[in-house]
Amino acid sequence: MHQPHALNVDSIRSTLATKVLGHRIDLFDELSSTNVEATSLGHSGAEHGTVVIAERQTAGRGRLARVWFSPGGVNIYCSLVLRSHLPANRLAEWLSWLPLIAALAAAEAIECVTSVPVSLKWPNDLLLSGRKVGGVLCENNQASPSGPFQVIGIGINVNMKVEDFPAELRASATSLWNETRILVDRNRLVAQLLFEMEQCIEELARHGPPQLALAYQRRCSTIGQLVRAGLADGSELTGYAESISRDGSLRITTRSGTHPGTVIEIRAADIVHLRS
Ligand code: BT5
Repeated sequence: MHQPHALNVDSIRSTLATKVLGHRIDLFDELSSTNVEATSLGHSGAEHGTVVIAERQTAGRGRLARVWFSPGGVNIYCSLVLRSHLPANRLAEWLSWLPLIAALAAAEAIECVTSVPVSLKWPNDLLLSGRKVGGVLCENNQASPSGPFQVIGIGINVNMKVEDFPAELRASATSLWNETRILVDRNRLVAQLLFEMEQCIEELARHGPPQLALAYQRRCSTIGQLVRAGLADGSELTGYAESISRDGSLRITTRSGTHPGTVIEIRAADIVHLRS
């Protein structure tokens, strides 16, 4: 029988081991987008660590106004409100690493709960067997009257069947159920996700990115690959992904363009892993 348990705040709390994240958890049957709700809460002063979860989203968002397919009762759609008290000179580092460490934390949570190995496609796609099992959308609200805050949105395909994806996603997307045939307890996975997020956020705030960068790079299947990068200005380049820079950029040795062999660092792009 394929009947996942419903999400439930008491069940999440029964295994929640965080200090701050999740002190407030707002759970909804349906939202347009948990990021929209978390942003609205942030503007009205919600504290650091507030969590918004929905059973389904009617307008789930990806990056660059793309759509996140969000059917009800089977997956995780979760957003966190974060307020950092870092000095201004560390803000850029904080903002550039948040999406990467959110993906890292989600991968570690999935692996802890299911024992399946999750890899990361730079910057923040979660991959299982080379297909996308989750994604992260970070939004910065620097100029809010309630004070600056960030929203981290995480979507994980948990118990949905692959045939329930729209046709255009069936070849590129997967779910934990699809890979393991085990129904995952989403309440337990949410609790683990919040725990891993808190660990990563504390590490970033206290010690900066070095250790997290190592952990991220170990998990990142983009490194060492021939990739095609679609850049914000609509241009594309092909090259070998070498490493992650100190600021979280992807360092690529180009193979295409006017100067092949040049090392460049890209801060934002859509990456496709090509076979070399
Ligand atoms: C992402 O964007 O991967 C970020 C996804 C973040 C979703 C969470 S859910 C909770 C929170 N609330 C929100 O409204 N959003 C966040 P991007 O890298 O732009 O990838 C989007 C692309 O992934 C789409 O254009 C599709 O090709 C594909 N896609 C859409 N839904 C998918 C799904 N459920 N599983 C796998 N791939 C999907």
